[in-house]
Amino acid sequence: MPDALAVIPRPALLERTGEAPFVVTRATTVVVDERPDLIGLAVLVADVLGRVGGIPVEVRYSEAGATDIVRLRLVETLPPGDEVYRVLTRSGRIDVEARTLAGLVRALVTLRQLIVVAPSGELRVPAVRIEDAPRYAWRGLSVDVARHFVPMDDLKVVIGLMAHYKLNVLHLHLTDDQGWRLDLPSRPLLTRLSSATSVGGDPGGSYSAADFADLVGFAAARGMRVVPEIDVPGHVNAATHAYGELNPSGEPTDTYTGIEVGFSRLHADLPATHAFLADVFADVAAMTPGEYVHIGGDEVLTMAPDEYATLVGAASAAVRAAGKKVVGWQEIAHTPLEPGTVVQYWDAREDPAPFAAAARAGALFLMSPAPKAYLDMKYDASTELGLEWAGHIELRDAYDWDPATLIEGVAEDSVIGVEAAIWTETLRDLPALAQMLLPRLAAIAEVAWSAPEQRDWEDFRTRVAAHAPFWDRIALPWHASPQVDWP
Ligand code: TNX
Repeated sequence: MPDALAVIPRPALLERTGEAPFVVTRATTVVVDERPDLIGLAVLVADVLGRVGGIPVEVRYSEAGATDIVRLRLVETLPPGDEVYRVLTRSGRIDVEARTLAGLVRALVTLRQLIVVAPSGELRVPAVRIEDAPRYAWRGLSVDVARHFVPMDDLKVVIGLMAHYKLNVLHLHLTDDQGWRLDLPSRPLLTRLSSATSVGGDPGGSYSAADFADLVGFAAARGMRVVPEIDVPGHVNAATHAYGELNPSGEPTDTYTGIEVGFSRLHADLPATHAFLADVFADVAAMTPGEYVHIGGDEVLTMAPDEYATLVGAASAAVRAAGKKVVGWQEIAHTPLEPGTVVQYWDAREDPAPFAAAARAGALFLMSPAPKAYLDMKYDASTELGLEWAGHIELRDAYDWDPATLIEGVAEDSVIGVEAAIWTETLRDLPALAQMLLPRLAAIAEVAWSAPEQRDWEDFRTRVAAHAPFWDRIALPWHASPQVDWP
């Protein structure tokens, strides 16, 4: 029986050539041109290949004298697109081509997923030809590090998982009522006074500027951008606890460790509010090499529409003044938006008409429909962790939907991409996150990457089964969905 080609997300073209497989041996050498960024990637490739087999894999800058070669090359002869890549594997040689480093990273994870451990223990890569490119440019995961803090090392494991499924945007929900997780030079009290808490009295934490830079670099090495979210004008109790001047009374609010939403707010008529927004977004933008900063904007249940619009406008202006583009949760579509603003759709219960109008006015849509993409929802009634306000999400629910036809009146060319979200009210540690992400993250990744004609549930459920050994290998728990015949 031939080895299964269990690549997720499914590539645009993947075919066997009928030749003999590539075998990873002690002679295997990764060859790249001598450029700092390529060397870094080559080391990553060598590390990944070597770790699977427990053998050292070398990196060289020349093919001379090498035999089992993995050749990584940047070329300009591919179809356009940063993440386009091509792979050809056969006995003795693997050729990987892309236009950019990000493209080479996508090829690397495809290679990793193709490795089969033979009964003899030998590591084989079947002989195949692959030509691949993503459907959407924005394929993300939003991680709520505010309700429960996610320490650096755990977040890096999550980034690794995301990269394994070709996701390219890490969206960090850095602030909420329960905690402020990013140290900002202009407002030191935010983390000093408001980072020790998490939901339910669990320990908190925060990222220093150096931590954040480390995360940005770790993500960048995997072809991934970081989009930081500072949630305003609601979900702000951590801020109003640290800075009493943000409240009409001038007094700080109490810390909050419950899981209600919608009660906290900024005030448009306080001068301190505007100074706060300007400072905070300037700091965050300065720490962010990526194009986008997320202003939140969700679930402000205690504010008149005009005050909400004023505050969304002020936050957006601060982001733009710092040279970044604005992302916000779907509620911001009820305010005037600059063309190019990204609206993150989540609440499928809302009337679609205002979204269609926003799209016509030039807004772009990032699709995170809660009943499909909120990976903090329970799988079924027996799931221990998670919430269920948007329903239960089994693997097939996360897989079977099309971003292009999701919102009536929002056309395909207004859709910038797809993002899963994981809120952490009930998720206290890495195993809890993994249990909710796996296997559903793989399903969302395929929704975001693979063309509609490549997608097929029966085919996906077969491929995803082959990923369980990988999750076991990295010692992460996962949900054994009854919809899949696991090995
Ligand atoms: C809704 S989605 C929220 C979050 C909660 C989440 C729980 C969104 C923009 N807001 O504040 O954590 O539901 O599933």
